[in-house]
Amino acid sequence: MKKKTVSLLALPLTLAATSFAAMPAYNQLGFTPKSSKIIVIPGNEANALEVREITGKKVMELEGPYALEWAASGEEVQVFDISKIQKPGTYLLYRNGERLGTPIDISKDVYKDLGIAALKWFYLQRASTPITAEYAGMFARPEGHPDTLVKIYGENRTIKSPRGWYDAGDYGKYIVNSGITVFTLLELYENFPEYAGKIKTNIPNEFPKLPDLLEEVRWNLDWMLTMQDADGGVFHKVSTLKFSGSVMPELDKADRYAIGKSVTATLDFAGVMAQASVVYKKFDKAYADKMLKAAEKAYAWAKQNPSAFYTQPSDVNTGSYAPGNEDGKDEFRYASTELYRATKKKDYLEDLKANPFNPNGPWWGDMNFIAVMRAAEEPALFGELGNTAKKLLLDEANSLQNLVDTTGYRSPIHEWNWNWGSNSAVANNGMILVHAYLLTKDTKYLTGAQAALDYLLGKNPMLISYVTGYGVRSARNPHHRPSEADYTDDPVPGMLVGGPHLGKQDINLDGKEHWKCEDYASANLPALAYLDNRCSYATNEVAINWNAPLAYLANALHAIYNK
Ligand code: G3I
Ligand code: 9MR
Repeated sequence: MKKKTVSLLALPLTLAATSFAAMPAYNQLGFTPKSSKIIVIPGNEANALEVREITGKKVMELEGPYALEWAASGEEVQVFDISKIQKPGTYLLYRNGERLGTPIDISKDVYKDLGIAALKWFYLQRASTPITAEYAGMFARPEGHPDTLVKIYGENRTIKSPRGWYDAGDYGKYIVNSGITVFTLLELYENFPEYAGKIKTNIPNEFPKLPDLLEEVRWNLDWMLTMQDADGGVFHKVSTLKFSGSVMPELDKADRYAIGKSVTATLDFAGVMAQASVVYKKFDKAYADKMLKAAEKAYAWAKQNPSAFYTQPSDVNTGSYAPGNEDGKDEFRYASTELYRATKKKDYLEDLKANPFNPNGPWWGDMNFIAVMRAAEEPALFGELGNTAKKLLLDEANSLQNLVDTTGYRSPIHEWNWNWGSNSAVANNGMILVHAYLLTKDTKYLTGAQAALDYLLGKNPMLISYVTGYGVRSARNPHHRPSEADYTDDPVPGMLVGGPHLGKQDINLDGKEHWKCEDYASANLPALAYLDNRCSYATNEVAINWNAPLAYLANALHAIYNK
């Protein structure tokens, strides 16, 4: 790391260089007055950075700092901390007399609309109901997939399996991915009941006693309940045998199947239903009791079928949500933790003690950290396991905070996060940092959580907001059938796209229809391997388990900074 100084001899080059001054990367929505405010500028100039009010009045000047390398993008970058500016207003950046970037909004509600939109998207993803203009404006659409005649794959019977959310850019409904998603949305409610219990998302009010957030989650819980078979086992997914073309939901008429009864789906179901029974009890005890009963029945089935892992039938190509190397232990830890919390029955605690959680995850394929969050929040209930969980959580939070404090883009991103859905890993890391703040009230963790949201909203080497419709330059072409096929130029708003990684699973699969995805084939660094094109389902799709931690993070930071 070195600091270059500019000699007078180099001045002409420098002047030439400033006409192509590097674009600054920062949260394109702006900042709340008391939050940390980080500006990242690629390069290594000595020139100072000025911050001026929109009136032109200079309020801050920062010398060009030492540059840092960021291996994920191969860049040298300089980091400017303008957090001391707390007066609400609109600000501009200047360097060497030239304005950089776009105006910066500092105000208390900068994330409020985003938080609402990230939650509202779940309504727009509903199966089995018309989405009306009263609630969805130009994103209204007819009902898709009533799912009242779903065939049980491999058997000669059918079930009714209506409601639920489309998983992502496709029209499948998947129990495993519903698990972490519903946990995250209910965790937002549990961690911030005052704020999250009052958010208005303008959705149908089928259950007047329920806050909008819980009304929306119930749409998926109701579907999940239809997926439990009489023996307590839970089907893995509902989908067509093959992914549909790029059509609107109502035009996807192929038969729908409930495919595979799996131990992972059954345990994720058990954990979600146990947590939901606690959350909904005060609103609808009968519904809560029904969910708890289903949870215990599912757990019992799983204990009887611990190796019933999902295998994709050869004539099915929709999502599998089966990483292949699974042992089910993390799902058992998650389910036993939530069931013990909901029932206080010692058997569940004994199971957890015999199979204690580790700090892996959280992602749909590893639920360990979901169990850690639950137990860390309930030390009185989980005793020594609760203390262990709190230590695991704070150890991970400190590791993430160190990345924020010491790496180029000041973001909580582990090397191993650069996978399919990398943006959701960043959002989940932000959620862990919020949990660390809630447990300790140490505001350093808030700067870490803020850093995660900043990355998703523009503080990244792609200089893009990865959330459709939010930011001065945001993802426009997600792999999302309703956005592709609806004749509306704008994508459905409030969706977090998957984000960069080097897997490139969407390139050269068949040498034909993926030709557009070749555009990012040459990207050889993880933070740069992203393509804002519908062909790129590996980097530019959307998914319910990605939007949930975005919704958690945006609403949590809004709630905390507006207490
Ligand atoms: O966890 C391993 C990691 O240990 C390893 O180092 C890395 C590199 O090989 O792979 C990691 O596993 C990856 C896994 O995602 C977790 O990130 C797999 O390679 C990768 O193929 C897998 O991708 C999943 C993808 O479906 C393909 O199966 C995504 O997580 C998952 O979000 C995505 O989900 C799809 C649904 O199937 C269908 N609906 C759309 C949805 C979003 O694209
Ligand atoms: O649209 C599908 C997306 O939801 C999945 O995440 C992705 C990977 O399983 O597959 C997409 O479907 C593509 C299929 O895999 C290959 N033919 C083109 C399909 C649409 O892009």
